[in-house]
Amino acid sequence: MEKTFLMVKPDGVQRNLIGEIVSRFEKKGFQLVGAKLMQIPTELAEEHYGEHKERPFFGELVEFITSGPVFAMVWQGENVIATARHMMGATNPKDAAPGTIRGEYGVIVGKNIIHGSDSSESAEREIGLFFNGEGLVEYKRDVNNWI
Ligand code: ABT
Ligand code: MG
Repeated sequence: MEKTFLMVKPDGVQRNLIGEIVSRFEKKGFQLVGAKLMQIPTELAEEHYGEHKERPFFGELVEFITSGPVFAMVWQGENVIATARHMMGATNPKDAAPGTIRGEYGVIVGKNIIHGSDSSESAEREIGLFFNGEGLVEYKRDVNNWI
């Protein structure tokens, strides 16, 4: 079953949005298979955002993502990678459609509430980085028969 890595960023945690965000993915029908509240070490942040190393905002991005606890999660379900990105909305909250997470709660691109893997390669890489094969739980859920 397809898996993705989602993370409530420090701004989302400080604004008490963990429950709201978890609730949206639960109600959609996806299955939570791993979660932890953690403070990201600088080295992990730099590796996670490695693709942006040469961008002018890289320093600020690493500083922001390590500035407070994040809620890291792995979610499972059919097409969960693309669907979660739709549910999150555009990267810049000013362009994110109403009804999406960033469209409802975000204001600026540098504090856009949530991260989600953008491809199956990223999902595999990010789940490996943050969970390292540990802490994931596979369990049967009766509701799966109805989705
Ligand atoms: P992430 O889920 O954080 O990876 O965001 P997303 O994949 O939607 O967008 P990308 B392009 O990966 O942005 C990564 C983070 O960089 C911030 N950013 C991006 C800026 O601050 N300025 C910019 O001009 C751009 C393009 C937004 C993302 N994170 N935060 N917070
Ligand atoms: Mg990204």
